[in-house]
Amino acid sequence: MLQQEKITSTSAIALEDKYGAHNYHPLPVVLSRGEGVYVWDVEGKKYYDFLSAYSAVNQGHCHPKIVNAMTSQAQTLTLTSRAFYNDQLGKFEKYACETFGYDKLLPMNTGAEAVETALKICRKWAYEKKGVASNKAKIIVCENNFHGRTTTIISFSNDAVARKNFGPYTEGFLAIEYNNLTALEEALKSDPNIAGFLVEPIQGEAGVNVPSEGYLTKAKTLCEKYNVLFIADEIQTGIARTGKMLAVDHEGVKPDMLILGKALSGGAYPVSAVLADDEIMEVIGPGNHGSTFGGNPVGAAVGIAALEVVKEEGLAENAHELGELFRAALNKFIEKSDLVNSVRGKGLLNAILVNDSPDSETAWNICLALRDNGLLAKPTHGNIIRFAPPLVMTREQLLDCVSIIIRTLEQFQK
Ligand code: IF1
Repeated sequence: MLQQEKITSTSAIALEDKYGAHNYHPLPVVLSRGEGVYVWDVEGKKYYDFLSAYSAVNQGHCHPKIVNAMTSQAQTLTLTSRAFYNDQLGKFEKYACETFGYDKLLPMNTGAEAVETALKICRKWAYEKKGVASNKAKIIVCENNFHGRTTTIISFSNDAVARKNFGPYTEGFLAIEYNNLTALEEALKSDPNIAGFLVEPIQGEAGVNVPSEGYLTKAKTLCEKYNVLFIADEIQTGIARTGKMLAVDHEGVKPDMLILGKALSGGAYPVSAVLADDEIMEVIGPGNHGSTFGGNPVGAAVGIAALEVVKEEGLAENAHELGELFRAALNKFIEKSDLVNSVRGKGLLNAILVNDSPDSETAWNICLALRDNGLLAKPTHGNIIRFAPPLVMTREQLLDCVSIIIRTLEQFQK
């Protein structure tokens, strides 16, 4: 047995520094336990989690119903591969299709895999249904998008850090300005080979960019006009995060393809999916696509439990109410602050814009101070701090967090 030395924050960080690839720059805190809206570090200090693993832990850390579903299935049957059927997948597919209103679901594991899946389906649909010439399909994406980190996905990213020195890049994408319908229509008109429009209903990583009211509705209408698939990446905005089951529900828009991940499993296990109706999904036949773990029984059982929790506990309604409260409280502070320019978001996906250069350390230092004051958050690009607690938070807990955030921001007021 390995000598079980008592791990400390320092030793844990040193281990990762020595033996782990340096593909992240984490906030210096080492977590060892999570429950609901709380996490604890290895020294036993308790924090509010205001990041929720980037909206994967919407149902709260280690939700008993989800953990029980996972452990029970894990003690029964973990993986069969898709060479055979299993008794959990069909139930998950049915439940998710009925929840989101689609004919079929293609199960994968990570968000990026689900995005890649949607891109492949879109291209195959273009060739076999729309009649686009072979290998000529184009997909419109938005500038400042974030859809994952595979080679194809970073091929259409304009984030130099995510993209530089990973070429040659996958072709067949064109980028337009987000929240710009004129740009979208011009792109749709520009090329008969356009197959799809991939869009985040709110751009998360770009800094919680909320588009104008009606953008999604008009974008979907334009896609219909030009026979192009409207593909919504709801991996971060979905599963009740923005105060509705899906962010597109704020406008009543039904995407041709819906991409889910993260909180589809409540953060307990990698589960992602693409949902579409038959006339799109039927372009996929045996051998076209899949993965070893895609549709495994543990992920399926976890996915059912995670969606049931969202409904049983009214998490979308709670996210809506607490989000209103959060932004109202922050706006009151902002009125008399020269440190923070604005707060923006929907439901419990919010961010503040710090009044300093994106290259400054201010947002980072504020997050370090928030950590010291018992709340964990992390800057997205430069001077933007994302605030996204688990959706199971109570009003009292949220007000406690607001006072921690304001007290911390006041430490940085000039
Ligand atoms: C990391 C960012 C957020 C996503 C959307 C697809 C994916 C993501 C809208 C891919 C994943 C995660 C990735 C995670 C940090 C986080 C993130 F900072 F990277 F950009 F949330 F904004 N579409 N987002 O947000 O899903 O393959 O990761 O399961 O550390 O890379 P994935």
